[in-house]
Amino acid sequence: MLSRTLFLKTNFISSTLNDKGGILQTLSALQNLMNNYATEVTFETKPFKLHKLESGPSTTVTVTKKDAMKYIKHLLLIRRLETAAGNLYKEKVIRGFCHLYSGQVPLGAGVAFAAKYLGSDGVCFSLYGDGASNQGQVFEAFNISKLWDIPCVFVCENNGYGMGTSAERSSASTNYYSRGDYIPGIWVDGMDVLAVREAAEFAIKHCAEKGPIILEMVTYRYSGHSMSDPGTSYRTRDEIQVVRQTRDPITSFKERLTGSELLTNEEIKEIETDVKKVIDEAIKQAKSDKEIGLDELTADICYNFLEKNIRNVLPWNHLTHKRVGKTLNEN
Ligand SMILES: Cc1ncc(C[n+]2csc(CCOP(=O)(O)OP(=O)(O)O)c2C)c(N)n1
Ligand SMILES: [Mg+2]
Repeated sequence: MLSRTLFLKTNFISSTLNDKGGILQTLSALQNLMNNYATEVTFETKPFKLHKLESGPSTTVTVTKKDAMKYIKHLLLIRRLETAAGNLYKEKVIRGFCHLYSGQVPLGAGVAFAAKYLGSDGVCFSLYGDGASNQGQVFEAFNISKLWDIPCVFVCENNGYGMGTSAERSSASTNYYSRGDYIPGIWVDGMDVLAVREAAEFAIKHCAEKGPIILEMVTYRYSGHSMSDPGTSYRTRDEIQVVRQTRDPITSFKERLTGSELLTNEEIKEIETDVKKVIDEAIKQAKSDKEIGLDELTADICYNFLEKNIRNVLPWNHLTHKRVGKTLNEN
């Protein structure tokens, strides 16, 4: 499954021994190496399945210690934030609807078209679920994207259910990676962090040269579709438990990192403590901040708002756009 890049250590040891820096320095460098374990590791990802492609992403992937720490931190942050949002909704602190995230397929194709039209080298990722994949708008977006070879990566997150309906009951074909017909596709184990990274990199390169591509990321959701879906009426608690125990992307990634000695248990614990602190502080701040004004309802919709007015309930009673926060690229 995995192979440690021992050559790195060997190179480092021989250069340390050759630099005549003294035995103490060499010993301390060796001690550091033993403490720090490997600096990068090569793994085998889960296999990919290909549609209309002669070759796919590499199943041999190398991850550096720095990247591994970044990935595990992001994964933990996302999970903790989503869990916190869910809990705050249940406590009635977050009101209204609470869907934990969403996407629009034709809009993504439009953004990708703009990148091609403006010659910006940009690529757009457009994400949708297995449930959404059966809508007509998805096939319209597929058609125009391939017709004009638009650099769009369509990502179907196949978590087995569209709200409470299983993929088998809603989709005539559950091979979502081949449902673009004339668009190449890749089946990816979405629970394998490094397979996802590799497939994403492959897709970016592919679509810059050859147009759109579909990535089917096979995954699972532990919670319901939204807060009004308890998530247990259409599947057994056992099913959820089995996925948690055997396929969880964070648990399996952690096991890979410690098993290959890229990270120690202590280093992971440290990241977990940091993440917990970040989310706890964010919750505290969100709870103590005063409620934002109604005028912020129309704030920061676009970076460069070209239209003067925003449509309101009545056409003559329009709203105006306002800038409050900084955009990501300004930070
Ligand atoms: C254009 C549109 N049609 C229908 C709906 C109603 N709707 C909300 S979620 C959903 C199914 C979503 O399934 P999936 O994409 O697999 O998401 P998951 O349930 O896995 O979170 C539907 C049909 C909608 N929100 N928008
Ligand atoms: Mg789904």
